[in-house]
Amino acid sequence: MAPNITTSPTGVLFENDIETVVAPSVEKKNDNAKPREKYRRKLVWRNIILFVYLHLAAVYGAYLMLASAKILTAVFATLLYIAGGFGVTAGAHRLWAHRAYKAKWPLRVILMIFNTLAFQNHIYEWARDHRVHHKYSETDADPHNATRGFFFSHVGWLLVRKHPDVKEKGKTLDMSDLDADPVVMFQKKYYLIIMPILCFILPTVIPVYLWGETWKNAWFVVAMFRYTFTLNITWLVNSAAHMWGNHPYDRFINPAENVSVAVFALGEGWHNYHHVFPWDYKTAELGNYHTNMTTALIDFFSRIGWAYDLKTVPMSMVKRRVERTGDGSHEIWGWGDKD
Ligand code: ST9
Ligand code: ZN
Ligand code: ZN
Repeated sequence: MAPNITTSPTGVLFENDIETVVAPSVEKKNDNAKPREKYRRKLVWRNIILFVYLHLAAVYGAYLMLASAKILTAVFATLLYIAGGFGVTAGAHRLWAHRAYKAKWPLRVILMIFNTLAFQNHIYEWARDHRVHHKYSETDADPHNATRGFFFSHVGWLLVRKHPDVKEKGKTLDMSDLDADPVVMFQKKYYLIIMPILCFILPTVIPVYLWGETWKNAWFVVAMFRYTFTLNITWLVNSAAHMWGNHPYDRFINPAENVSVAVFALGEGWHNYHHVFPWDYKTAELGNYHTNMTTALIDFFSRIGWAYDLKTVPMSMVKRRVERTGDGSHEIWGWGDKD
């Protein structure tokens, strides 16, 4: 391991350009160190072709939604976007990647089904990539390292082989909690069967058989457009919310508070807060439901007892952090009331 790693004032590791800046000198000094494999970007043409098709089909689907689809088809597509979104936000993200709350098995099953219809890889892979994203944020070990630009952090990272550091550092993560969750392991084992059914086949078949939609409209609107829209909203958290917005909690990191992303991503755009306090089940300081529908969902399930042990951050801790590392954009009203 290179000894020369720099840390930010917040203690976050920065290992960017490790080959070009740090590694060569380290390798010369340390005879025992394994020579580093030089990273070369390798395009994955299968993914490039599929994503180009997906986006062209989604544009056509958006047109068909306005031009000829039945209103029920548009409503159904919207409901699937929200359900799939919750499967990612309340499920893969807050529950499984961060353990920000606990959920009884019926809720875990619902979230797993919702997650599968969003097809963002199975929960285990999603959570492993996300844990490594938080631990080694904006370094080569971050799968969607935002210092490689908007396109790479948005979608480019899915079009190339991963940097070896992602795999190397990812292998050091403790994934035993997910190994022990039968719902997660069931989804992982049967993913290639249940994912196509839930993400593409049922969303196409249901509108045709239940309300007489055409096959063309059902496929392009509900399967292609809905899926691609949900993907792009999710990817904006990795790209836009790592680039644009305020830094009220930590001005030394790039993740930012981005209200537009928060609204469409069901509450996941409060990304400066989230990178500072990743265990908070709200992924935001405040519990405003209109910009955080996922928090509303978890609160609902908490009221009926299916979600429990919701983790939050004491106001005094947030305040100390804002004063120590914030960029001054935090609205200070209310501190007194909340302490
Ligand atoms: C998608 C995911 O879109 C989106 C995630 C976004 C995350 C956002 C987070 C933001 C916060 C939450 C906001 C939510 C908002 C939601 C709003 C909703 C309205 N650790 O991957 P492979 C090892 S997916 C440890 O093939 P390659 C491991 O041994 C879209 N080890 O690497 C692995 O084998 P196995 C649909 C790791 O060959 C082996 O390497 N899906 C790790 O470099 C090979 O892994 C696609 O399009 C790690 N982290 O290929 C698929 N990673 O798994 C796209 C890997 O058996 N993916 N290893 O253990 C691929 O085709 C490939 O992964 C690749 C890289 C080509 C990108
Ligand atoms: Zn992030
Ligand atoms: Zn996170």
